[in-house]
Amino acid sequence: MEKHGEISGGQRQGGPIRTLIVCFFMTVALLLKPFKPLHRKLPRRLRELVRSWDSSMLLTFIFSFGRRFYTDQNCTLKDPPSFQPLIRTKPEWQFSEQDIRSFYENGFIGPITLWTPEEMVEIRRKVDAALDRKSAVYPQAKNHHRDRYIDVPEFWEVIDTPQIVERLAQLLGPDLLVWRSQIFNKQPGDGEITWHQASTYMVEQRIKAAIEPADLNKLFQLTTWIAIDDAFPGNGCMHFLKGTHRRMWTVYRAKGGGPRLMGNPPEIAKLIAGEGRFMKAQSATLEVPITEDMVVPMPLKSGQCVIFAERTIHGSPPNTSDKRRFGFTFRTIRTDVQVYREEDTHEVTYLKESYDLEKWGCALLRGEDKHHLNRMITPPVYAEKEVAVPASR
Ligand SMILES: O=C(O)CCC(=O)C(=O)O
Ligand SMILES: [Fe+2]
Repeated sequence: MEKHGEISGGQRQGGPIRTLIVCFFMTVALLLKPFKPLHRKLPRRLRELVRSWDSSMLLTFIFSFGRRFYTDQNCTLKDPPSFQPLIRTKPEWQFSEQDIRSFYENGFIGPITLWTPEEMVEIRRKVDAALDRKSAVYPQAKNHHRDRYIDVPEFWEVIDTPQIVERLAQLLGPDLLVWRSQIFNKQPGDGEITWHQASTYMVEQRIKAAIEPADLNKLFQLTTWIAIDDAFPGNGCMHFLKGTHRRMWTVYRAKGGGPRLMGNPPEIAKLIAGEGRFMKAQSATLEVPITEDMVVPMPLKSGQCVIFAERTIHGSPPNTSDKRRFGFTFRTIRTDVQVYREEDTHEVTYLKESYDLEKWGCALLRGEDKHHLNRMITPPVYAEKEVAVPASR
């Protein structure tokens, strides 16, 4: 299973000399911040640092000499002026004002039933058959589970269903793009995905955000996590720390490394399947005070989903059962969000992988793209349908 949202290690590699150099550049970036007209002329990495890192992120890093840092862009999520759904839809898909309010309180909403167990038999057969197909999006990559909405119609078909899309639109607005998908196929014996949060995926390149919204402090992105198999605590279902989505929490890297709990008292660890292994992130601690009432396991039946803001701290314990836990997630943004600005390849430092973006693009999921900020792809279709296109076109 692909590593995801990795927060460990990384930010402070290579000993004190390297940290000193990084702190020097951070200080330069901090001093340059007020001089906007100069920014265009800076070397690329420094320019992106000035742009993506706000003063509190830079100061936190500098004053802790790289021990404390933000893995992603800081923000303060504001409530919308009203909790009314942003579109009206069929009664069976319509969220109430109370649903939306609870989403803003917790950072997630679910379980939501999309398909019946009978319908899932066929859907699971189709996506299972597509699982090991070689990626046409990133043929060179080690892992073929990223962004298969671009080349596998079976996955696009799962995404492009009104019972999901109409719900996303009630929270994000009518015009929507998909920019990322991921298969999380957790086999028996596979490990945990430690607590993490993200906002603009700055963690992937460390310096530059992967996605740039019009306003960081508003809701601009949602992740939909779809259970292809039943997901339960024993096979590592998703867990959330409710209410943690309004800001980014700092990460602290202890001197000398070594495993640490991610800010969780052992009595909390016991609540979660995996008996605390779930909490470990090598030497890094996500500095969030956790109380028992914050931990929300999200068991899902096959065919159900949960929709969440990636800023809500989430993770999943190891699969200690004999049942596979196949989850498929995709990330939806408003059309005023720019993805991979000025990038031809996208580096993900914690995966030690660079993705050639030649075949990558956003797919229009709903409405209209009035902003034209992103490279677009036409969603994949089945071969038979391609043949059926009339010759006159
Ligand atoms: O599938 C999991 O356990 C983790 C998924 C996740 O972190 C995500 O979709 O952002
Ligand atoms: Fe995640």
